Amino acid sequence: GLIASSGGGVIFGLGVTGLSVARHWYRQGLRFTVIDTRAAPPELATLNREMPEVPVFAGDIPESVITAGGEWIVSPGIALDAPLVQRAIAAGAVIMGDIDLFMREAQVPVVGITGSNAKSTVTALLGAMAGEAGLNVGIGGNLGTPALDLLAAERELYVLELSSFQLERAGDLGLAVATVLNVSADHLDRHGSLQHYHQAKHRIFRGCLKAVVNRDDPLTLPLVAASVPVISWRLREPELGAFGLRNVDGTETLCFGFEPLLAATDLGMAGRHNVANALAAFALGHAAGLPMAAMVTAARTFRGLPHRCQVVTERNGVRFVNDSKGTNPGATVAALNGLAAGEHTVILIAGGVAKGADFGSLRPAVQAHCKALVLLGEASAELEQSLGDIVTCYRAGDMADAVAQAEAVARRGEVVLLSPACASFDMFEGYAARGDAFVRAVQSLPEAQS
Ligand code: UMA
Ligand code: ADP
Repeated sequence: GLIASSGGGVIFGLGVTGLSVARHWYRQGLRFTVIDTRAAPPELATLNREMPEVPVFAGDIPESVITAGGEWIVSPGIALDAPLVQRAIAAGAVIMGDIDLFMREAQVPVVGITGSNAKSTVTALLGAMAGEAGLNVGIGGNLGTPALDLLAAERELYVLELSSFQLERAGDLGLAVATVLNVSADHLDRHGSLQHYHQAKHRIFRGCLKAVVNRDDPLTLPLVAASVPVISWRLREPELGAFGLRNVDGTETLCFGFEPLLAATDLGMAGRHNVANALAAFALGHAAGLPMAAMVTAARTFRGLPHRCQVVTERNGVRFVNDSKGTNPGATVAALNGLAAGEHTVILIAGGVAKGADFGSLRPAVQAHCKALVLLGEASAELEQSLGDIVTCYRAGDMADAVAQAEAVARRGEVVLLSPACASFDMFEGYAARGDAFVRAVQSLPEAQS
């Protein structure tokens, strides 16, 4: 094959992405090497079992591999300015991501979805819409199954969630439909500035056939040729040929131009931000040619993903909500604005790894909605510094402690919300483990005296 004759490709990173790339090249009968800076990368055992003859270097990577050149597929968790990547480039390596390989192989339209928040929700809802329309749809990417593991001859459509890490190393993807849902600061520790982060996200539009834009967020507007059709949505009256909200006989209704689709209250997901997410999914589905009726059915029945503003239980009139996926300030602002029942009615559990975030952007929403903050993990001091003058802050040692302190402050009609505005890796394996810990802590609260 091509790669074998040029000295073999290199897969840098043996997590789920690296494994999916290895499987793909292995199926194609190509020769390649896998490297990882960790002594025991997570997918080592699986690789050795499925592809015993593939050479792997973990922890200790020989100079001859680093300087061999060729095609390098670098996993999203590895920064492109990592010294090892830079040395490979200097030696002539061509760097790309798993999504470039995926696009070479995909034979049917691919919808790509990025944004600071709501990627997973919109990806899953659009996938449900396509499924409702009877299509064999592959759904994954940054969410769930890595892109290359989705490839199958029977597919009729792919819906991919794409992260800024995947996009910063992608070339001209040529997606059938591409969108940036929204842009607010995240991952600044990796991208350096909001400008670089914005640039990474906008690479999604390179070579796209159609673009979907959020008219309420100018940072989502693409620089594409005038010949590329742009389908838009916004959380107010739509333009013609676009999606938005209208008052139809006194009922707030999602519409396509003047055509009513369904009432906002008939959506399966709760919260204002999810009305926006549904409109985005409609615009994407319409651009991809899905029938409106199937999309309406899916929008009614799709209940949202776990760990995103999920109501865990109600105890003594207090609602406990798990928004562990709220991993940046923008997400937490959306959760506070989307859920609050009135002024100062939310006890917010926040904190974790800040990723270079500026917590000042939380101030208006915290001031409007929060009664107290319970702080957890590395970013506690920084959060208290940014918000301590406008709201009472408590410190917690672990999740059980945080939930107990929050419950002690909460009164009937109020909400205890886990929406950390931070990544979880200082205390948990990921956002899901953090959300599960919250649910367990809520469930093991002692029975209250009524
Ligand atoms: N790592 C090393 N040395 C290596 C390779 C990796 O130290 O040689 C470290 C990285 O710094 C990172 C971790 O290992 O901390 C995992 O990196 P990876 O690239 O091997 O990760 P994968 O297992 O391949 O998972 C990646 C995405 N992970 C990241 O972007 C960090 C997964 O998104 C994604 O689901 C998967 O590919 C399939 O596409 C996770 C994520 O947190 C869920 N994404 C971020 C987000 O959503 O905010 C972008
Ligand atoms: P992503 O995959 O981009 O992280 P998710 O769909 O998993 O997105 O949602 C992550 C968090 O973002 C949710 O838990 C919620 O707090 C917040 N969120 C959801 N929809 C929106 C939106 N339209 N705008 C801003 N934040 C949102």
